[in-house]
Amino acid sequence: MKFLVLHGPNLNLLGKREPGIYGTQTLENINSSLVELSSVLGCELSFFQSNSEGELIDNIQAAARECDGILINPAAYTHTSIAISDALSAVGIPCVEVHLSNIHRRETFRHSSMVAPVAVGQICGFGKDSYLLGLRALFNHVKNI
Ligand code: CA2
Repeated sequence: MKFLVLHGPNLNLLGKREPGIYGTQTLENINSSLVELSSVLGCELSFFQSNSEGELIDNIQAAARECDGILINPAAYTHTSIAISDALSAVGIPCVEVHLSNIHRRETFRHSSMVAPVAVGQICGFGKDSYLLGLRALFNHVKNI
């Protein structure tokens, strides 16, 4: 099994700015914890981060040919991007949406997700663990399809 891990805009700044909101973990820390978990589960991962909506969509489309599922933190595009939602829906492979923060206890504009309706599920509020829980959930979901 192979999964694509997609990180949306500004997540490259993790651990370098605003540690009060998003913690001190860097994106590299998160990715290496995911790699550790993938070797326990017995699956393969590829990673991509972009600040550009189009590049995220290109990678979602490419994943349909190469991957069994997508673990995605669409960051601010969560709340705005019909294009990312359409791409996830079009490729037809399962996706799990994750967020470091609990988007439902933050500003009202963060409460809605364009991605949630096309995702298997959403995990938020657990920092790095949101990603690790999300990978476990995606792996189990795909295994049971
Ligand atoms: O909690 C999450 O994971 C979010 O997806 C993070 C997004 C935010 O727009 C979503 O509402 C919730 C923001 C990512 C920005 O990351 C930064 C990291 C360090 C410094 C500044 C921004």
